[in-house]
Amino acid sequence: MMSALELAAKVKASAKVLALNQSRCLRSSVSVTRPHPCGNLVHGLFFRTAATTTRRRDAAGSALKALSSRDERRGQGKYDEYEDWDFGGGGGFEAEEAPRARERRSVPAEVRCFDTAKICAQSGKGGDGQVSFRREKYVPRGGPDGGNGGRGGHVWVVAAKGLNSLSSFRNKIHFRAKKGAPGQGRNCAGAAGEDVEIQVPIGTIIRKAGMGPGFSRIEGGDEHEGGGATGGFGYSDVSEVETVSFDNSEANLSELDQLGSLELLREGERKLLLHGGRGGRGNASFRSSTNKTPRLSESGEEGIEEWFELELKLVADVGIVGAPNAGKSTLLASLSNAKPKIANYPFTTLVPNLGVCDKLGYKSIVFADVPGLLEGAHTGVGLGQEFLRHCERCNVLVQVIDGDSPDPLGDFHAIRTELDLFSESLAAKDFIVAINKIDIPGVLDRTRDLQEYLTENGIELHTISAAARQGIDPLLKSVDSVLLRFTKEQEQEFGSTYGGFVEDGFGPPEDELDRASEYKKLKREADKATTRRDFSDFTLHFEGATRTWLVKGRAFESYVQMTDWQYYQAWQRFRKIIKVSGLYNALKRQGIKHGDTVCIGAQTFEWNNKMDHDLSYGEWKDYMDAETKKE
Ligand SMILES: Nc1nc2c(ncn2[C@@H]2O[C@H](COP(=O)(O)OP(=O)(O)OP(=O)(O)O)[C@@H](O)[C@H]2O)c(=O)[nH]1
Ligand SMILES: [Mg+2]
Repeated sequence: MMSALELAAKVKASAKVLALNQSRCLRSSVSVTRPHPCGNLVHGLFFRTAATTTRRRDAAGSALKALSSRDERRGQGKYDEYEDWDFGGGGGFEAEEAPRARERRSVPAEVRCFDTAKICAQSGKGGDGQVSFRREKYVPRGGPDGGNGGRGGHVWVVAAKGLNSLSSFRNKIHFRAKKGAPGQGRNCAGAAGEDVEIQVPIGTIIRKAGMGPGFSRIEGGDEHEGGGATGGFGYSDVSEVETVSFDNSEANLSELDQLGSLELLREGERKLLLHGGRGGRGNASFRSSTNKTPRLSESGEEGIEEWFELELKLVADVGIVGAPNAGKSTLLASLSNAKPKIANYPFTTLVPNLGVCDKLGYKSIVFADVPGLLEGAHTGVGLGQEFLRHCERCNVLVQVIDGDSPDPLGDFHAIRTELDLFSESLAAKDFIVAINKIDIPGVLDRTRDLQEYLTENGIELHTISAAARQGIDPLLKSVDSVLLRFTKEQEQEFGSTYGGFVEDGFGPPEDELDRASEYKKLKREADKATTRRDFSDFTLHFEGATRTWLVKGRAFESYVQMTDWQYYQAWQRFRKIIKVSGLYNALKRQGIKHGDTVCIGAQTFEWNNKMDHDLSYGEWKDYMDAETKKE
């Protein structure tokens, strides 16, 4: 059998899909060791679990490694803590990442954790369904009354006001929603598990770990691969042989799966991160005209555990940039209600500060004071350019120049160069220059060459003293008019509510009522999505060497996990679903033989031609007893 490491080395040869495949291999190797949910019993009649013989275990193992099941689509980042493992075989992934990680470690934790975080979220498992029959005096044959289990708790992310950093995730990184309660007799359904809410600052972007910025879903890719960024597995010996009704429709995909990331831009905005597991159905739900006494129930669906990367890009209207000690924080304090730390040494501000300015009366403007930039910041000098990304969402920049600096013109050019090097969009933003500290005698004279240069080039200029609050109002008015111009331009280009923002900078006014009904709607949608199933949506893969068939499809995988195999009727139902969904015919068409292995999710079965013959309860029971003895 190919070991996990050999497998990984093989994958690494494909540099393009390196990062994804690496975690996929690790995930696969783990999924094989997962405990067998139903022991080695039950399907033995037409399907028998393959784990009883070494050959079969190996076959199932290698196929699972190649194409691991449910964890693969759900746990993209689950094993990313192993990202430092070196499997050899070249590839630039570690080579690029390692020095960066080392660099980050030398930066103070406050700075490192300000705008990036990694968290692990887990949705709740659904409650188990119950098998129960009504037993009451004078009510003969009371019928089935086993209730359904409650759904597991969902995981939500909510943009909370008052938070402006991700540093709270230094202390708490695990978020787990509660399990659904099991169903009870007398048709009592179990309670739904409690949801969990992760509070994040406005402007946070959430991605599945390992996806990296810019990840997006490739049309026609395999949705089970966490968005289909690869479109192939990179294995030569496992081939996809048949796809049945696999339409890649986006209807069943969450926003995160569709877009690759979630973005929270408005206060109170809420988005679903993970669905809770479905509650298992009790036997009352299986009652039908042909089966009045169903003796089967479902186990609750497992919750999803996944790692996510959080990135914060502050949402502000105006970014204040400049060299260290230029007076940026002092300007923020004089413009807004913020109280940033101000001191006469460079890099007083280590992380960006936000401030809301209400001075205009008719609207408020949000300012962001970004840590100082030095010449060569793009090469990591000073605090580097990391924090400039917070200006990407700003509409206007105010560039503060220290009038008392030995070379104000040089400072101006140095900052412009850093902005240019950071991104084109930042360099193209409207900006106003504010020459600060004019209260110091001689500053106006010493900055004459800079003033001339700016005037010649038509750049808007203000001379201010942030400490003495001199020239602040004219500066604010200019900022307002540039913002207004910007909004008008955007309105012409994109319509009235560009990017969700309107004139007040905070988006459309929303009262509590709207928010509550929006939340209810989202919750209803989330609950509905957890009950959707389409068995005719699966893909078949075949590994010739071990004669192993791998069935991939959400409905099948969760069905196999939720089935309580101790019931004869559960086995009968499975048999029916295989036929109705088209899986039986697809396997036959592809030439499945007696004794072949079939993997669905974490389960392995042995194909037995007896499946054409419907077994009685007695035969099934005898077989079960024999299997139990073997164990
Ligand atoms: N005389 C005078 N001093 C000022 C003025 N504005 C700021 N300062 C002083 O300049 C020093 C630096 O001010 P900060 O506001 O901390 O400067 P900064 O640009 O935020 O600096 P970093 O956060 O380190 O990048 C402080 O000692 C302020 O008191 C001003 O208008 N006049
Ligand atoms: Mg500062």
